[in-house]
Amino acid sequence: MAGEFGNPEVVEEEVDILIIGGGMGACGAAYEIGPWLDAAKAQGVDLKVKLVDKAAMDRSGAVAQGLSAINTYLGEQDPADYARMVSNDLMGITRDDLAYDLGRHVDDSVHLFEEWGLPIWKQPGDEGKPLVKGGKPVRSGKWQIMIHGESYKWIVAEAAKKALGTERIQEHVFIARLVNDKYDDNRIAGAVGFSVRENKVFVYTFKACLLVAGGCANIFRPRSVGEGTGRAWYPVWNAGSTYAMAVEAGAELTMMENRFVPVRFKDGYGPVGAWFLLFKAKATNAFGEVYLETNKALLDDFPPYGQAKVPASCLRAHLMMKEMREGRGPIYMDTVTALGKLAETMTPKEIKHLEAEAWEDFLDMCIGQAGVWAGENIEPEKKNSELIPTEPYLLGSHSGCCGIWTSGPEDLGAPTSEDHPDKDKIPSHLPQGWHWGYRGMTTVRGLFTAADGVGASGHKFSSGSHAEGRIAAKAMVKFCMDNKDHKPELDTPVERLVEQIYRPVRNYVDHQDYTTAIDVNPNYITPKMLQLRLQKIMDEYVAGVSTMYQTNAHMMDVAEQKLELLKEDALKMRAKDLHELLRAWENYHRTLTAEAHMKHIQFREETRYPGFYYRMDYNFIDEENWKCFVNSVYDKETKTWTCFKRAHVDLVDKSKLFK
Ligand code: SFD
Ligand code: AMP
Repeated sequence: MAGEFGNPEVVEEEVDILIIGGGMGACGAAYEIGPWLDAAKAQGVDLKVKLVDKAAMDRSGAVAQGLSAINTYLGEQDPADYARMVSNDLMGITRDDLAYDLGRHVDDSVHLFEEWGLPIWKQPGDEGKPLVKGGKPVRSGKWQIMIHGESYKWIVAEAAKKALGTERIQEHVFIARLVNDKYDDNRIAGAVGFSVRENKVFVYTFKACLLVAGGCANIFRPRSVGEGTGRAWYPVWNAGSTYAMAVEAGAELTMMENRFVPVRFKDGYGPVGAWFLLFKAKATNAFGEVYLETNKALLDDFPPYGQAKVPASCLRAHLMMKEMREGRGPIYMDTVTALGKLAETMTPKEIKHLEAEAWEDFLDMCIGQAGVWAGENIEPEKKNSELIPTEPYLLGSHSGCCGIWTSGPEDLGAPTSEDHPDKDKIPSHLPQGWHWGYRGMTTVRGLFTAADGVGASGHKFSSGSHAEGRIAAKAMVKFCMDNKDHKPELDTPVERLVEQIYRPVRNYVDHQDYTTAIDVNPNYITPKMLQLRLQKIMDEYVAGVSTMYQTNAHMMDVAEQKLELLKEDALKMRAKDLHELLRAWENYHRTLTAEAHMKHIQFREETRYPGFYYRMDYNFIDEENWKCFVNSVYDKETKTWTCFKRAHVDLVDKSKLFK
């Protein structure tokens, strides 16, 4: 029997492993974990696993709408080259151990997707021939392959559900916070969440947990407000839960200053990759000038990265922004010339097919953009479309690298302790601290992450996120086996946890009769109001679109004060129903994530990502002092952040990247 609103039923459950999230990382873990559980069972240990997703796995997470490309598939290529590309696009500061490890595993996930029914485009003559049988994919770029991917998430989720078993999966449960161990505050012991459908609070205890709740959208005021609220690029339901919950559990974060400002088709956020890479389209200013060529000299301002054979995503955006700042907008994707050129050697039937592909690119993954084209009478072969740099997003799996500091692979890492059993077998070329026992584990014992959660290694995309979830699943089982006698105990009494989780409901129930207008009440603030306030602060002071991505130390001082007050008021968020309870907690997570982002930008006294953000008081790249990771930890008792540097080392030679 479910409880009542304001007085929820409490369900306590003990498992060994909890997977939080049902996206690409979680589906990878759910698929992979079975055989390792069987192996554990064969040794007499029966591990219990549960997966909880706040939504329905078939359409949850970033791949909900589908995708039209798999952006990471290596094929014949060398994982070291992949690690090089990742480093280049993220301005030199990534973990080569993580990228290399991902690169050598990712293709297996793509092969599985195809086996499960995902249609992957093949080159003429190879139609119907699977990748594993030598079928040659249609590559949009060096690393990307094209798919008919409207049902991508459905296919991947189905396999995950089948492998794990639906009895081990609980949908529509939002995890709000993690709980540390009573006897070890650097160990994880549980998680608390609530049903978004029934008046129930769930309290899980476990030995290990995979926190894969995606990245973070909607902390900056979006370009589309009232008239288009809800439109965004990364999914609005990625609310920073991964980062915020890890932070409160004491995990070390890395590179939270990094953000992604994608260049997208204006108003619909349609993807540009296929246009640039597959259709070979060029972007121009209002006068038809190709700014990547006319502004090329600006790249010299950012050595050595400006000299890369392929300039990083942020530098490409930087060249575009000069045009916008100096009044030569709008910026266009020249679809007319691109399609015209491709059509020169085609039959009318082939041209129709090409145009259909252009539409499918949007229909597969961003239907809203197809809506903009239809609504504005845009035929891409006849009329060019506007491009725009969007509001910033925080993520660790796409073209960004913020996230949690995680343990790297054992065979690429140096043992961190003298008594490590494999000390002599492992090449010790990695800096101390990049590997501490279990791949994918954070600095908190038992707390693992993958995909958007793992920092300092972007460009994993959907396939890499799945692969990384699989890697973490294996490591979690090992961790549980090594700790099989450990009995987790929560550091906070269950009643206290329930009180915290349902505080927004109490705020509402206790004060609702004070006023007649439900949204106007001195005792509470609606989640929506709080979110708008957060977005305004971040936009105006922390380098959002309204300042053309510019900030400085003074602006961030103001942001800091305002965020402090916002955090106080966040405790007064109301929830008039379960949907608002979800919104309240999402905003709580967003606020903490936004604060981490701001603190890191404040700490890094340079502009590492021109085009993504500018610290106008340090508007240059400072290789000598800042070619390092910026990491941080948060003390949830004192509510203070400590940011610090960690040394960066290139494990893969990067000289090949430059002209
Ligand atoms: O065009 C809780 N991505 C692309 N990847 C590609 O391979 N090709 C592309 O074409 C890609 N492009 C793209 C992409 C994403 C989006 C939104 C667009 C376009 C418009 C990137 C991938 O999708 C991305 O890398 C992975 O999906 C990341 O995986 P993961 O597991 O880190 O996140 P998720 O899939 O969003 O899943 C998150 C899950 O967590 C749940 N959740 N559950 C319980 N409690 C909480 N508190 C929770 N908070 C969240 C969610 O419901 C979800 O299940 S393109 O731009 O290049
Ligand atoms: P997008 O649609 O912008 O997310 O891009 C999809 C993929 O193509 C990602 O791997 C991008 O890094 C890559 N990409 C997009 N545009 C370019 C470009 N102009 N040059 C090189 N790579 C690009």
